[in-house]
Amino acid sequence: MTAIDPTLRTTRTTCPYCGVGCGVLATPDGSGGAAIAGDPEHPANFGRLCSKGSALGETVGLEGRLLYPMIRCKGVLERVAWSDALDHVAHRMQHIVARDGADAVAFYLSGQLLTEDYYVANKLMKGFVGTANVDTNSRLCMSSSVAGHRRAFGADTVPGCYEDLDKADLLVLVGSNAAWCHPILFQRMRRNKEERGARIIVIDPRRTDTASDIDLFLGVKPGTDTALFAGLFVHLADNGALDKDYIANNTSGFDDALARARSIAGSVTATALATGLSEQDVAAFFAMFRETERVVTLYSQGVNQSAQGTDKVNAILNCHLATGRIGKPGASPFSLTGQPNAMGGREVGGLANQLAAHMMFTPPEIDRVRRFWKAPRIATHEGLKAVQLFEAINRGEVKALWVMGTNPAVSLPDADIVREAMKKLELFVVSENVLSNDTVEAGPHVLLPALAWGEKSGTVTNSERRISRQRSFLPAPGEARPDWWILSEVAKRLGFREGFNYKSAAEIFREHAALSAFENDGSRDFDIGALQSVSDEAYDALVPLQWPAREGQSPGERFFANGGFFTNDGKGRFVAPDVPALRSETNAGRPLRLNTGRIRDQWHTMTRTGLSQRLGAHLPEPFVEIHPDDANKYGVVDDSFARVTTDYGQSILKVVVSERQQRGTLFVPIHWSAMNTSHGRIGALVQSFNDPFSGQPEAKATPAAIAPYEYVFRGFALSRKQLALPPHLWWARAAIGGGFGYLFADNADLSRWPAWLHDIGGEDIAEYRDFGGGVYRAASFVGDRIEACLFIGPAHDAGDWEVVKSLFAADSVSDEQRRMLLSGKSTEGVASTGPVVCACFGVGRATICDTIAAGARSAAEIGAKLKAGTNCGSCIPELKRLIAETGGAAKEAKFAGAAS
Ligand SMILES: Nc1nc2c(c(=O)[nH]1)N[C@H]1C(S)=C(S)[C@@H](COP(=O)(O)OP(=O)(O)OC[C@H]3O[C@@H](n4cnc5c(=O)[nH]c(N)nc54)[C@H](O)[C@@H]3O)O[C@H]1N2
Ligand SMILES: Nc1nc2c(c(=O)[nH]1)N[C@H]1C(S)=C(S)[C@@H](COP(=O)(O)OP(=O)(O)OC[C@H]3O[C@@H](n4cnc5c(=O)[nH]c(N)nc54)[C@H](O)[C@@H]3O)O[C@H]1N2
Ligand code: SF4
Ligand SMILES: [Mo]
Repeated sequence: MTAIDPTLRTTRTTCPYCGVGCGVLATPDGSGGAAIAGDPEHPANFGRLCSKGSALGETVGLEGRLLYPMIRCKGVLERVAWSDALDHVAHRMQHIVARDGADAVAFYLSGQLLTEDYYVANKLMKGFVGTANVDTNSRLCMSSSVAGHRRAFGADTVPGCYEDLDKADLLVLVGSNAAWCHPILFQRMRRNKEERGARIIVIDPRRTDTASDIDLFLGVKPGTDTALFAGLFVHLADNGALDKDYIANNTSGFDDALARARSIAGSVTATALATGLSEQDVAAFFAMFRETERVVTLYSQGVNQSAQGTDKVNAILNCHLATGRIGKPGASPFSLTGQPNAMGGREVGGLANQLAAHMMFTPPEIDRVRRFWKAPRIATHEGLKAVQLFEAINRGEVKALWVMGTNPAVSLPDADIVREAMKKLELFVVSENVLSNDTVEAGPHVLLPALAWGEKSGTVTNSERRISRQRSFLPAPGEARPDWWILSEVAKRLGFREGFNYKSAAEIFREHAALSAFENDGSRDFDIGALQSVSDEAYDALVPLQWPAREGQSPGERFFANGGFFTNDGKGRFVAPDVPALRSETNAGRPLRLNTGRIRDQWHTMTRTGLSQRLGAHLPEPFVEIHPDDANKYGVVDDSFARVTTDYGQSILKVVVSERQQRGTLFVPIHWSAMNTSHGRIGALVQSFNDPFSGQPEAKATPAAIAPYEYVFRGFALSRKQLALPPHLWWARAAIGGGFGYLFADNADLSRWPAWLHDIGGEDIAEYRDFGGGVYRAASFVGDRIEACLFIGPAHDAGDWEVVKSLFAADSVSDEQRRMLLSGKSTEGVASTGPVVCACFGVGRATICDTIAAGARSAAEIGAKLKAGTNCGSCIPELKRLIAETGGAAKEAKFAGAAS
């Protein structure tokens, strides 16, 4: 009998991307990869996965991983032993604290850390080093929701759960592109629509894929959500839709908040004027909300990431409190969390203005946490919030920074300043999975290799407060270690052995659970006391469970249906929001508003999704989306290039002209960094104005200008290895089948290319030169396989990226194909399926259009023939657009096309 390799068994774990928190079944393939499937038993996804989750197996390789600790010595990073790296960090921290005080050091953490890692980091700094300068990228993500919840509920509580999305009769999505960003939840909402007839309303300046095929789209002017919900509040009050008993028994502040709402938007007309919507649409929205008892309002970054994000949150919560539609099946406000452990970070107190376990910097709570931790030097006041923290670093006040699990050189606003600030640090430590990203390039003194998804083990909490295990199914590579271990080792060296002598993630989890229950008695929402004595075995086997999980009580699902708020008097608060205004004005030089956000198949700064060819195929280049009228006005043309400029920086991007974009606004995705594009790192252009309550930056409304940018040549290069391109090019890199693809545009003479191609090697080089005609094509071969190839031509005549990609992916090309390749003619016998529309099954636009031409008339019919759209469903809106447009130019669906 052959023994079964135990490492090849299927492991139940959780997806490391969005806050939906889908369960994943991972089966290692024995050679470093893994087969991935949805976990049918996980209550977040019941077996489904979106394109990003399905492609996880393509992202677990070790290429580009940071595998050993390194210390910078005379400017160069050198591999060192763990003990040296840890000693170095501890000694330098100790020295700086002794000299300048504890507030001179800071941690910048991430909602992608596991709860156990996060707990240890927070305990070390706030309890033992003695500073609350611990903030996290959740500041850029969830902090306005946290602040809004705290103002209204007295605690950071998400009242509802996912089941409400199945039970609601009306789903209102505000500032959320859930079709792309929370795909599995969005499919759940769509199923509710199809099966139960629930109606969907989307409120967003852009007509996103979330807004296709819905009941009402409200294309508000940026930043005007507070006016819309103030108007709704007034309407509910004036039309007999209030739940007067709920208001009287369970809330306070109603009259003031209503008076303020009246002054902001006292009528349908005033609301329409303030939001840029038609009176008809406003009235339709108000009526639908008024008449539907079971309504869930979901909100995300269009609400949170604004200079009045907290007020926007409270304007929404006011409407739910006023109608008593909170914490009831199918009726609740619902903040969609972004990162896999955004919620876990809030539980441990990862934000600089929270202490731990939903306790704050008030004297009784400080003392309680101090006693529980036996903390020698507990922080007694709030620390610096992300943007302030980096400002303090820039001023030289904070001298030591440890970045863990985030890439601030890309993702913070005004990112060039951030990069410069980090260079001033006396001690700059980065714990990472990857050997290079923009933050690593900013010059850390110490690099610490952390375990990545698939290797690390612990817990995460999703948007509905459900705690799930992430389990390891791959061996720890090189010398990578869990983040909690790295932190504990430094803590011990700082003299805190007693508090940090952890042996396992389970032990940390038990302590975290015990703190949540410590002197709680129902006074705090976050309580998982039922798990404080969980055995190692039970922790290993933990099934997904929602909090609260109070000791001796059955887990609760929802909050506040009958009041019971966490304020001093137990009442929920209506909050009077400020009159809505954006922090910065547009002007003649900056006439447009730059909105930034996400695309369907990439995750943040692409350190992981960027490795997947399937995910790289949908939108391979950084782009700016603009309305046709604005495109005319500013002279930019679809599929050409444009320069976008703000007061903070500039970038050059591919132009996508689209009716879906609101006039006066631009949209640029956040994913490209200096690692994968020359000019597309958009964080450098974003203003750093913050919400006054949450400190969350307004990432969606920077005044900007756009102008055409000309390139004489376009081209692309494909290679088995990563390439160093010649200088002064515009370029973007994408993972492709069998290697790396680079799309570029150039103004320099073609003569530099032949030597460059010869330098990158290959045995057998074939080329075609017509420099006069602006054309150069070349390919190098090893045997019959293409090793590298390069296509350059005048704009729109550089060769077909999709065709060449499929030849490149092949193990061998025939002589005929080789000739055709260099002739630049469309290569017969090579099927180009066109840009990928369905990433789950790799189905291209050309294939889909052929199927439509052959008679398919619905997304379901396309699915039956090609499988496209039948897994995560995120491409269904695009399939429907193609059906509507086929016969015409199918232009909208094209989005950022390739350089063909
Ligand atoms: N594919 C993918 N999914 C992801 C992520 C990813 O990187 N890629 N990241 C995850 C994370 S961390 C997060 S935080 C979530 C974010 O998820 P979302 O918040 O859904 O994503 P965004 O694209 O940032 O922004 C949402 C929408 O807000 C709109 N918006 C801008 N300004 C306003 C405004 O003033 N009012 C209103 N009502 N809307 C406005 C934008 O046009 C945009 O369509 O996604 C998570 N899921
Ligand atoms: N303009 C603009 N800016 C934005 C946004 C926007 O909409 N517009 N959105 C904001 C939001 S909501 C978010 S959440 C942020 C996201 O921005 P970031 O957090 O900066 O983006 P990521 O690419 O997810 O960075 C995570 C890094 O951590 C590493 N990593 C992953 N797992 C681990 C681990 O377990 N341990 C360690 N040590 N490292 C790990 C990855 O390799 C990667 O380098 O961007 C924010 N910035
Ligand atoms: S929706 Fe997609 S990215 Fe989000 S957790 Fe599920 S599989 Fe992962
Ligand atoms: Mo986020």
